Amino acid sequence: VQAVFRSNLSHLLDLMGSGKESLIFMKKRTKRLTAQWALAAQRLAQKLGATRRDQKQILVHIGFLTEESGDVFSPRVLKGGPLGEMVQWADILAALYVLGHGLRVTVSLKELQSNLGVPPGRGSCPLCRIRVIDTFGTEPAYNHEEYATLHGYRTNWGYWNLNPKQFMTMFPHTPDNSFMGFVSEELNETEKQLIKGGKASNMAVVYGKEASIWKFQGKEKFLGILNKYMEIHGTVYYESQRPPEVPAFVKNHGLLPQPEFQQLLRKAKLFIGFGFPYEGPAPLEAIANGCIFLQSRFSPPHSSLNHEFFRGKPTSREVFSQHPYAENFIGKPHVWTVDYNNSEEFEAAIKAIMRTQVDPYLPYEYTCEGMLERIHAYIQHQDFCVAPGPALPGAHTSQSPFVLAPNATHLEWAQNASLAPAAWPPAHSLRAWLATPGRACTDTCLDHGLICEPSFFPFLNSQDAFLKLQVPCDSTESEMNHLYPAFAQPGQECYLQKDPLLFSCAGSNTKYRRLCPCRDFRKGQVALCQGCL
Ligand code: U2F
Repeated sequence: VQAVFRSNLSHLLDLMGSGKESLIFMKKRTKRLTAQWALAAQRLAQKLGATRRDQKQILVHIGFLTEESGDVFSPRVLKGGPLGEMVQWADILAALYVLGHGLRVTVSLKELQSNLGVPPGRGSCPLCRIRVIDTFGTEPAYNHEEYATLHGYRTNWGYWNLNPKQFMTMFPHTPDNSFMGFVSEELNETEKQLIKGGKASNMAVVYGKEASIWKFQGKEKFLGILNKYMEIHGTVYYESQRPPEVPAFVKNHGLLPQPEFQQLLRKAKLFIGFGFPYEGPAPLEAIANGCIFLQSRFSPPHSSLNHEFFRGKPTSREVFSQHPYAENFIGKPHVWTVDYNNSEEFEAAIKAIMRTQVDPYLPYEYTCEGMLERIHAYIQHQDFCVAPGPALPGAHTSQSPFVLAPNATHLEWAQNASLAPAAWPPAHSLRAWLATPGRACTDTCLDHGLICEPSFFPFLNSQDAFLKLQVPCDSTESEMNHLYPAFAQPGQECYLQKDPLLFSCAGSNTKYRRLCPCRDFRKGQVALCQGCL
């Protein structure tokens, strides 16, 4: 059956159930964004033309909101607790529904079981058909149960032995996983002009709706400096009186309903972060509403090794600022990342920001059309129930699939190589690089303006690949190590990956030069390569 785009979301609202504060928040959001989703569907339909889209039957189990999981989120919705997760789940449901798929939604274990008939992983729902919404990501070393147990990567989460691409994240921070994302409210040209004209150049909004966020080190100093130049607004939840953490000179509006929060951002010039929460939706919304986002650089970076918030999360990713996506994918003039330990740098940034004109900006991947396009591509092309394509057409034959680039450490997949029909992303977008010692594949690819693509690892996991890269292997061994394939310089030894489940873009060790599979990406849609739709 072909999927047909939908523009009326009222049936989805019924599917979402009711009662919990979290569901109420999500439904209001979906309702408010209906027109935006419908317009995006129209545009995508036009772009895809006659492309075939199969209708899927999708069961969405909102695990974090179930009583069985403790549901710590719902009671805090109106009290300044996290909303990012609800934003994302609402948008995932909307996207799937607008794309025309058959949806069932469950918010309790009982409903889940009665829908499945059997426990997940069995019968009608083998594990390869599952997708996991995973805000901060799961790196392969933590996902592989045996490896995680043997090498100290066991955490509170992870070790599910899924294909790492089955985990879907909130930001495109971990290329080993799939980037799911969410959307931000969009403005048309007239609204953009109106907002630009109506900005109060001295109005700042602080990022943080819970009083505890206002307890950071050096608060008096920073707020003092900021207060010299700007009128400071907050949206901090309170019960009956002003929270003691929020100084008297701050104009606190209390926690605002989402549309009112957007209105506040439209007037403000600056949205300022004080280090927490990490990687939320609010900075994207602020930038989309024409604010400049000012945030602190983390030096040393925060990670599961040194910060309580990340401890126990199945990732070693180092976070170099409060919002790495804003820093790396958006940047100046919209995003300023400065060292908050340096008051002069902080003060200079505020002064410069007040003089800087910016247009409202929303990266394409966070628009409704961008999210629909990405999820459409995943649904149409990702299939984790087929064994990952191991040796590629020609990988061990004389018809080599590689072309040697002028630079000897870079390989290109021949455009005309005979390709496995199911290969996605298409193998011709592969660009292989040999990393410098101690460099991860995530960074190596970025260094070359590319993104690491773990599904291409099988193409590189052969003696032939080393040969083509002109790596002088004295010997070759095959072992389980998430850094392999790699070359160890002392000893000139080449190592191949024994277990495809361990292919990992993340990870580095100064002992190794890793063999990295990179690919190109579309501007504003990093999840998709140029020929990926
Ligand atoms: C992130 O969760 P948060 O909920 O703390 O993320 P925020 O960026 O603060 O904002 C989430 C939404 O809250 C809305 C705003 C955002 O879409 O429009 N909001 C509001 O409705 N009223 C207000 O007064 C202020 C904001 C992240 F998303 C989670 O994944 C993490 O778990 C969490 C911790 O790092 O941070």
